[in-house]
Amino acid sequence: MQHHRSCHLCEALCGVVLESEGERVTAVRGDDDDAFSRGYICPKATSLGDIHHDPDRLRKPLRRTASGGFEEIDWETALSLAGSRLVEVRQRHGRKGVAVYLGNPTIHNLGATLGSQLFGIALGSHNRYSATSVDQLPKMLAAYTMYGHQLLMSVPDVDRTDLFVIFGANPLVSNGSIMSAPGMKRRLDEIRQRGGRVVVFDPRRTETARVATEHHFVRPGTDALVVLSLLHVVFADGLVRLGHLREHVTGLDEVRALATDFSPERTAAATGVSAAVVRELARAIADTGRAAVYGRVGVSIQEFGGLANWLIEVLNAVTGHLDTPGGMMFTTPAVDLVGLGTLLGQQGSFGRIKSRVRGAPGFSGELPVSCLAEEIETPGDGQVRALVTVAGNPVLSTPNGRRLDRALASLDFMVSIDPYLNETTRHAHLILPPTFALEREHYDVALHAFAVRNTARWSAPMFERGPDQRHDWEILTDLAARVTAKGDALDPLREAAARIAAQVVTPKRLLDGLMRVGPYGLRRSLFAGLTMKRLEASPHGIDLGALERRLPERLFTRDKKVHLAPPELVADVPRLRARIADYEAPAEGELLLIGRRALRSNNSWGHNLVRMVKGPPRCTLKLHPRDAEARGITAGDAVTITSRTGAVTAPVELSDEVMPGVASLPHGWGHNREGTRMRVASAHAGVSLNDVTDEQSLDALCGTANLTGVPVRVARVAPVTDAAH
Ligand SMILES: Nc1nc2c(c(=O)[nH]1)N[C@H]1C(S)=C(S)[C@@H](COP(=O)(O)OP(=O)(O)OC[C@H]3O[C@@H](n4cnc5c(=O)[nH]c(N)nc54)[C@H](O)[C@@H]3O)O[C@H]1N2
Ligand SMILES: Nc1nc2c(c(=O)[nH]1)N[C@H]1C(S)=C(S)[C@@H](COP(=O)(O)OP(=O)(O)OC[C@H]3O[C@@H](n4cnc5c(=O)[nH]c(N)nc54)[C@H](O)[C@@H]3O)O[C@H]1N2
Ligand code: SF4
Ligand SMILES: [Mo]
Repeated sequence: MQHHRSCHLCEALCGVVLESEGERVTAVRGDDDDAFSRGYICPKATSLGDIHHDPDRLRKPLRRTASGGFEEIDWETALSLAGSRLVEVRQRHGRKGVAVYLGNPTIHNLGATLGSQLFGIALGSHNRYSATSVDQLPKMLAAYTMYGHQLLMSVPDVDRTDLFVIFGANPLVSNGSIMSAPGMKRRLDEIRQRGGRVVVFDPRRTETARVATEHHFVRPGTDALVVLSLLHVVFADGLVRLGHLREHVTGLDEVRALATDFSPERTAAATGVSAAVVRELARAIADTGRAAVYGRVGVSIQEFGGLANWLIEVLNAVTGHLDTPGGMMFTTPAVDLVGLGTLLGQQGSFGRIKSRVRGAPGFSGELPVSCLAEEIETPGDGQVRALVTVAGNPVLSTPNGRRLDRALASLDFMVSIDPYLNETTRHAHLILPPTFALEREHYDVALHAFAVRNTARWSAPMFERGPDQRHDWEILTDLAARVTAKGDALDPLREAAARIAAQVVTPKRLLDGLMRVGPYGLRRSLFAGLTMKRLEASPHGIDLGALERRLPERLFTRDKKVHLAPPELVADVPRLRARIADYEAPAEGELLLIGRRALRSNNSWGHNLVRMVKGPPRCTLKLHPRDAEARGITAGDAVTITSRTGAVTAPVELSDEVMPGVASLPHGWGHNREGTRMRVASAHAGVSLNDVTDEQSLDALCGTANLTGVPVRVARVAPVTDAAH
């Protein structure tokens, strides 16, 4: 049998063709006819079949036994236990007593996206956490404060740009983020072929940097200074060009005043980027008709992620590259995620909530996940006593994982909706495993909204699910009904909503409705409008065209203007200025630790598949030869990496691809914890980068974890022992 679908494993939205015999996937290849990906896939696509077959993937609910093991139980028993235990903890400890953590795969899963929203409302918890605060939060903050909606995030129009400036992203390996664009190598090659430039700022000469026209090392955490200096030159040299946004911005003079202090000569020693490079690039950005400045994870999970993400938007705006072809643009997706977000009350908020123990800033009703461990450990009113995790593995993915590991073990009750018994879910009293992607329908409601072309693609289930299996949305809506708060005036309403949600409003029907009222729906054409039926009849997806101008109409700010100088962000600049001296004089003997993604990885959960882990160990520390020599370290040595929070041991690779003074270790490893059921991953354990990252180190403005440029000491293990592999 042949089956067409869209791969959901990363943001690239590749069309794949899967062959099957009976229940087995026998081949996976790129769909040459896919409207968007035209045959491109990455090595991860094969894991669609591997995960489906993985004998370690859970198919029935597991309950922790008195002896600490797990036993299979039936769904009714499991759901009823989950519901009653959550209600019990909430009754005893109040709404704050139950916390929720949503992980990354939620975004790639329509049912989980919708179901977790409903469950969150039903639970009424004030303790909400997600992978957002170890990822794109600063970009959402920029969108919220500048454009009035946290989901109105700009996307680089890569296929039409002539100058693509990349800060802290490695799309050749990650396949792009908040930039869904299958086949990045071809797209970057095409920029060069049309005489354009690709400029990469990264503390490591990455795979992307190697195919770019230029690469510049930048000291981790200092991008905001580089961008301020670019702005300085744009203002000082009279290069401001607002184009069609001229009448639609506020705050231009404030930004101009801010940049005055940050000449490229002033910031060079701190950032490691020379003034000449900044001056030339600022002029090139201003003089190139079609240019896009883009930043991703490297400029988000850092001390000044809020500032960096904001300033990048400002730089695009003042050089005429915001909302213009070839620049940073806004999408027109078939299902309007931004509109849907408004409907669900998700337009955003900032400065409204603070964490109980540390007073760290929340964002859009969510607290920084860096605070979760202390919120569990610290007694008092509002202490977290129960936790629900949905598609997340925070023990490996969030800073100071060891502390969180210990904290999870102390909870009164924990339930995880997850297909694996892994480093996080091993602490759960109950694991509720959902169907895997091939057993369910799929539409990337979030990622189509961040794609470099407007496209739509529906995937039908490839296999019937087993009689005992439940979809994420079914588990979540069922739990929502069970925990619906009792005893207030809204009771009947909530219960009705939960029942309707579970029985009538399937994700597919909801999508159909949203598509019909969307921009390509019946409004555009009564007869040819986009509907689920049309989408189902288009197995290779539908191309809806290049990105189009959306401003000022699309803005959600009350005055319908782009706010170039949001007061909260402006107020954070002095904190950056005060750090310049520290960056200029790094502590003796210290190295700055950064992460590294690999083509055959998927955050923490791609390592249980032989095809993904075979070959030489990948969880290695990359070190500049100069830094190795200074420490008496040679290639292949095992070294101990020590930070404020702990130490891990890994083998060393020497490479001048890392900036002197910087070391790089990938995240998502460390599968040697007791009591997991991931046999392949355990045999290729590696160590967890997040055992040495620091939960106390945040972007103080917005609470995003500072996971890059972690100060560490690196020393040879003597005598050389077998490292974690
Ligand atoms: N040091 C450092 N840390 C990082 C990063 C970094 O660059 N450096 N990157 C950060 C980023 S960008 C992210 S997004 C986070 C990710 O953080 P998390 O989302 O917490 O971690 P993942 O490793 O993606 O774990 C995903 C979990 O979802 C489960 N899962 C997979 N598919 C499904 C599904 O369909 N339904 C359900 N219910 N569960 C499913 C998997 O089994 C796994 O347990 O990590 C962050 N952590
Ligand atoms: N194969 C694979 N693909 C993935 C994932 C995966 O785990 N594996 N994860 C997915 C997820 S959840 C996400 S969010 C995306 C992320 O997509 P990207 O952001 O493209 O991914 P990264 O490879 O983490 O790129 C971040 C880059 O920032 C650099 N960097 C670190 N610190 C700094 C800094 O201070 N300044 C600058 N300028 N650069 C810095 C790092 O060296 C790295 O090259 O990838 C997705 N795709
Ligand atoms: S690039 Fe992403 S979407 Fe495309 S095949 Fe690889 S994992 Fe799947
Ligand atoms: Mo992410």
